[in-house]
Amino acid sequence: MHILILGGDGYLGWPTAMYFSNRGYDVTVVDNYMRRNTCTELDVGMLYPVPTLIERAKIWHELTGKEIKVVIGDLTQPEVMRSFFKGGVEYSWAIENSFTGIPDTMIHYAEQPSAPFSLINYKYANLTLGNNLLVTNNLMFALKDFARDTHVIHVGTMGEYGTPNIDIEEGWLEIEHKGRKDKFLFPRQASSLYHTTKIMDTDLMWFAVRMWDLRITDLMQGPVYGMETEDSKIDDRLMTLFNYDEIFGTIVNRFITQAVVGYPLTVYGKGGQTRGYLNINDTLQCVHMSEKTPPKKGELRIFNQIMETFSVNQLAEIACRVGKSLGYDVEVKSIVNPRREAEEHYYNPVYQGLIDIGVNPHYLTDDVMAGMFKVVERYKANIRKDVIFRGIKW
Ligand code: USQ
Repeated sequence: MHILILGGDGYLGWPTAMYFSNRGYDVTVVDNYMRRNTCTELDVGMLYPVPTLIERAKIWHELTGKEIKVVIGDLTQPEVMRSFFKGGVEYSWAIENSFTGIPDTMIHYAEQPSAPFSLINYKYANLTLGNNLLVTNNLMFALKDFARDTHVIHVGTMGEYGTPNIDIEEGWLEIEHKGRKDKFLFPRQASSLYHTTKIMDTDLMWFAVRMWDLRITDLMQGPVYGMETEDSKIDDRLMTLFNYDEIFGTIVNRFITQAVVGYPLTVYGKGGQTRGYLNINDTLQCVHMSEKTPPKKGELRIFNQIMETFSVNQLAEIACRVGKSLGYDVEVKSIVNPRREAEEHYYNPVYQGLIDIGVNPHYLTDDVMAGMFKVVERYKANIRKDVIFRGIKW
């Protein structure tokens, strides 16, 4: 089985590449280093240095004997995308420089993933819109022209739904109106431009599925935490990139880093903002189970990819408790929310579909969090307090 990972250098992309490679799949990764380059441009700092994608593929090969083919290329360029289907791929690193043929499954992570980034100013808003929508549209046209059977797994976001005052279903909602019924995409209302591009992705994919009978899984993922996976444990140089800054760091990773370095935990506003969370290892499981059970042709299958829900206050409480038990002096501080979002709201999403296809959830227990504290502690000297909060306003 041949898997192509778009965005293979990112927080989720690289662990996904190792995961599938370790399980016998032929894996090719593509990335344009957008995440790394913007991290450098915005001077966000990272917990530890991460070898380049090519270096990581070489390390992986040395340690396991397995090959992850690497392409450094920009998927907003249609010809780069199309080369994976019609040949002419320019590998940046591969043991054998031969075309592996049309991928059976494509995992689409090649997107700018940060909400604050998309609202820094018009330039970063355009970058987010341009990158995310062009990559998705290039993918849809390549599938239409060359590979209508290839299964695409796209990572969307729970943020597409926002925080409505009704239960959130898995992607679809049956509506009865004036005595008639029909099924529609669940109403979406994002609270950042980044999240808006994910809504637009879903719309592009739904259009392509209806027109060209494609098979697509859209995973509505919540904020992810963690850095170690089974496959990275063999060598620290294989650990995924880890951000704790305001722009690219997700909240659990941020709170642990803040606790370790003695920076008061930054609870935005009232702290009642509730989201669905998952461990990075569960992202891998969800993608794997989706790959093993592809939807039928002409189906846009949507799963809510979360394992449990927490409010910001609850996360601060857990980080505080675990930090204190490990001897850190942890403080929690409520600060004026730089974002426009509901700080107290109803939140009741359904998340059963992935469990039904075989995913085994891992939860954010005190032990799991303590494990993360221990990894962050090893790199404490690298933590920069100046990047933790800059106050990017909506
Ligand atoms: N928050 C704080 N303090 C902080 C950081 C965040 O109170 O220091 C709050 C935010 O205001 C928000 C919540 O915590 O209410 C989650 O924030 P986040 O930065 O962890 O996550 P978010 O910006 O929503 O984006 C992340 C990923 C994105 C993914 C999304 C899933 O960066 O790629 O799509 O989580 S979801 O949140 O379900 O939309």
